[in-house]
Amino acid sequence: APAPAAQPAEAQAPAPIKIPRSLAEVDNGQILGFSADLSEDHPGFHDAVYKQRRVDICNLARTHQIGQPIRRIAYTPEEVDVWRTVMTELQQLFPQHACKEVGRFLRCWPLFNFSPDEVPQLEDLSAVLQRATGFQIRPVAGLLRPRDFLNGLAFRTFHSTQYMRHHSSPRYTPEPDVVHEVIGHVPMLADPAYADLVHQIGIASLTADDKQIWHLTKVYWYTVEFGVVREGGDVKAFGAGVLSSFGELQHMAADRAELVPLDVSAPLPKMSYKDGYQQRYFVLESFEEGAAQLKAYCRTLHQEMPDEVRAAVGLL
Ligand code: NLE
Ligand code: FE2
Repeated sequence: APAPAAQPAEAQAPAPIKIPRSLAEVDNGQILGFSADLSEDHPGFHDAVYKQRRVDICNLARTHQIGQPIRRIAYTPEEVDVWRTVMTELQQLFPQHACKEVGRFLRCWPLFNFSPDEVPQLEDLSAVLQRATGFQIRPVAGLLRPRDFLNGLAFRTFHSTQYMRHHSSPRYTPEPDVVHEVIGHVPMLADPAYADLVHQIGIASLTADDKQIWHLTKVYWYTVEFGVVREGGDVKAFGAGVLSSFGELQHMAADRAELVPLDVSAPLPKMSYKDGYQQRYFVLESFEEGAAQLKAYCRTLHQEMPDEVRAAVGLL
């Protein structure tokens, strides 16, 4: 997931945009947070064993080379327990509350055959995704700058963390972790229409200026991460942050949050990792309608794109 961008300062001259022409040129070195350095309010802050585990897993991500297999993690029994708890709870909630119409979550879910007893390995999931939609996973140590995260999508690459949330809070964590990536994002990315949408968002980010990146990050946050979609008379979880947290999913299902029609060209509220469950969800009237809106917005950012960039991301 991308980190919230700092609002661009008015007075400063904007730095020239460096447009990556390949995945190798997407900067995954700059991690803004949620890596191995835990803040005081993180549930693992006082847990030295947990902290060292994060350091080790983050170091594997930092040293990963493009094209090499993603290293497998031997998840500990305690980590598998967290995974099992989340899987068990979510499997009860998904049939009623996850989006399922053509091309969405519940259709892709069985492709992966997740077992509650085993944390899936990014390398295996990346292989399934590549066959399904050409997307691949690249391990990352924490939150990337929004520009870098979004640029990765243009090269059909999804940056994923590999460490596990702390065992004291399986129901919800504010940060991306392997549960969030694997359950929230991976199945959706196996759907061609969805993958295409995410690819378009990535392409739009390539030539976006800082102000446009800021808006695009919010668009991404309120749809891909936290959107809900109308199916029949009901509202279903669409965003990865809702699908990967049984606490958030129960919160959404309880109907207490405000529902706001999605308008991607209107100003969107400030996003934050610190606010807990969403107090309002943006609603896609259908996947098709939401995707059409998002793509139309993305096209407004494609206009200035040089031909060699278009070629590099498969637009030409
Ligand atoms: N709150 C989500 C979860 O617990 O799975 C993670 C959100 C990451 C943006
Ligand atoms: Fe995410």
